Amino acid sequence: MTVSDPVVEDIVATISRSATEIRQGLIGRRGTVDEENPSGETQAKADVWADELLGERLAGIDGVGQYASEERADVVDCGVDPADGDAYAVAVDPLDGSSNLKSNNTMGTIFGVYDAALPARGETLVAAGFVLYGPITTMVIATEETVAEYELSGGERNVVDDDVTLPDEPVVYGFGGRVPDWPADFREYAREIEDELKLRYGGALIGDVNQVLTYGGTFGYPGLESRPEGKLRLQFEGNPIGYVVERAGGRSSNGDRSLLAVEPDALHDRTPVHVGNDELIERLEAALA
Ligand code: FDP
Repeated sequence: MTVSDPVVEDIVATISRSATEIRQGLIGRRGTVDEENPSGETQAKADVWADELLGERLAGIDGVGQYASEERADVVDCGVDPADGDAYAVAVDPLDGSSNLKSNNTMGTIFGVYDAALPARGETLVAAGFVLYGPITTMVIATEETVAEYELSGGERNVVDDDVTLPDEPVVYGFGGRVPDWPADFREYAREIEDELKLRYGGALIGDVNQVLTYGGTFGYPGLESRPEGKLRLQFEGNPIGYVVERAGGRSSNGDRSLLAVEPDALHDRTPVHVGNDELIERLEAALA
């Protein structure tokens, strides 16, 4: 199953082909480098390597006007300005959840294809998705037409579900941050959810969001007392994940409105992130109002 827009298909095919290589390339790259990413976090060798690999390939696609990554300070201009309407901007988190490298747990690669120059609102996304490096490598691709899940193997992308939809009955939840650092209103809401759903928190956004897509429920990384803007990045994480979950029939929120409606100030802006079943996000927004 291919995506109807040829440039978007080229982008997702490039990411899906690179994913098997990225997975293999993690071996021997679990250590850190002496650098920090633009958000001040320690970079793993694998973060830097995956960013270089994806950057080179995605920036080389005809119809990609900008490449941006969580691992680089600035947008890479690829010749055509997405603001002119003839090219897309691709934003990537090359290795999401890379602190899980040390403990050998789930990680992902996240991407968003924006029909606007970066930083941009999520409403300008035309496609978004992620690769999940779990026991098997899977990829979820959301477009205006559909949300589909694929298994990736040896450069091949085979569809396993051509209509990924959030189950109606929520089952799982996962909330990031330390409980004493949660604002009182979020803590109260979380206490209710803990009584209703099962905890699933693995420390990598992609793994945790895929639990929600599979079983129904909610994932949240709230604004904290010590960091009201939250931890996750709007362009590279919040928007693409919000787009996938909304296209799959759920909702996203920064605590106040859809993540896709948030106006960015800068490329590396952080935001509280909440995604999941409609009813849960509605309750969250009511609790934080
Ligand atoms: P990581 O720091 O390992 O890159 O992108 C940030 C992220 O992982 C998300 O994947 C994950 O959801 C979150 O941070 C985990 O944060 P905590 O360690 O605070 O739980």
